[in-house]
Amino acid sequence: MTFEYTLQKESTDTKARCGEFTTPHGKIETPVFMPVGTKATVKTMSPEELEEIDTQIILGNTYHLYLRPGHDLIEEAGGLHEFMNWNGPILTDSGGFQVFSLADRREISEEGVEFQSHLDGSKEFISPEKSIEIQMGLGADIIMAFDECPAHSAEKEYIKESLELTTRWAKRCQQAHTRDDQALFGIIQGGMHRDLREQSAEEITALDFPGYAIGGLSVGESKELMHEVLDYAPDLLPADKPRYLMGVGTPQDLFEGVMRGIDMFDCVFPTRIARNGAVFTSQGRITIRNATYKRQFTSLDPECDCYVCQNYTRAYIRHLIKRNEILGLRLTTYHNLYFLNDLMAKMRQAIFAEELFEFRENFYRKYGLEL
Ligand code: PRF
Ligand code: ZN
Repeated sequence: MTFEYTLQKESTDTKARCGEFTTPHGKIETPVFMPVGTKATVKTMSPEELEEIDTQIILGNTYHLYLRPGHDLIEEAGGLHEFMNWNGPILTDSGGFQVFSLADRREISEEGVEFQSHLDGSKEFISPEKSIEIQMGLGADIIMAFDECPAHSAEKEYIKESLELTTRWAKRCQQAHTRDDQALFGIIQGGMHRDLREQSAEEITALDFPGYAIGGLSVGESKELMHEVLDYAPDLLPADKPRYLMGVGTPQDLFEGVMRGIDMFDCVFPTRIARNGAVFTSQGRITIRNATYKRQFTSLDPECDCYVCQNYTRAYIRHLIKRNEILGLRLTTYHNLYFLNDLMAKMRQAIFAEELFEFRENFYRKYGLEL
């Protein structure tokens, strides 16, 4: 009973849902956005700050933590929660995606993936069993099956064989996973092909995971194509389990995902753009480095209630970012994560109130997005 997903509300005019997922480190209210803390830190944010902005769950990466500092060291520290002093829920990705997007030379076989570390070129090998061993050592609340995320450009025949391999790997992950204080989620693949998504969903859901992710999206395809897949893919997953869309996190994608039945999202986007001086505002995204903001002694977003917007001006933050001052990165990151946490909380409210369409319309109009 450690892990329980309660469906609290299903929207009547969209496929949006509100739910609650219980983990050993607390409850997650969905829909939720998960900030990415690849190397056991959400860049520039202390866990205390993450908590202050009501962050519900953060994400860590198997691939990076396995290479450095090593999962055995983190296990020795008492696990990832203890190591980084974050007491809320954590999800770790399996390393599958990172091996494919970061590692230098990689060779996929039935057994697993051999690759060269992007750090020092050392030869490494991750199999489904190894990924689970690493993730059990890290001790996150939610861990992910080891999958292959094929390139967007891959041939259909390749994608079919790849999703079948991902199914065989998912079974091996389940067999290797022995910690009952962790929930292991399955991942469906299948590229942009409906029949392959259906096949993958059938095979993966037959394994009865406590939650499911949709992988292989936001890998370079157009927004329209991604939304097209999202029009049917969430419906292939059981309604009584959380659904997680991996690697997606612009405000628009969050809205479009939520309206199609997605409960969980993660993305480096808000934190990465923050370090480049880009911030979300209710009037759209702005690049605070621009000269326009030099003399604007107002907050980043007049409608934002975050600590940064209560205390600092655009002009000051622009100066900090321009001068490469560390505080600049902290303030923009803090605001961006607050903005998304707040956006998800408001979406939740709107779903309960049956006002999601209206809420989206108002948000898009002010933000400068087309409906
Ligand atoms: N698989 C895994 N992690 C991921 C993805 C995937 O397909 C994606 C795709 N957007 C992001 N992160 N394991
Ligand atoms: Zn703010």
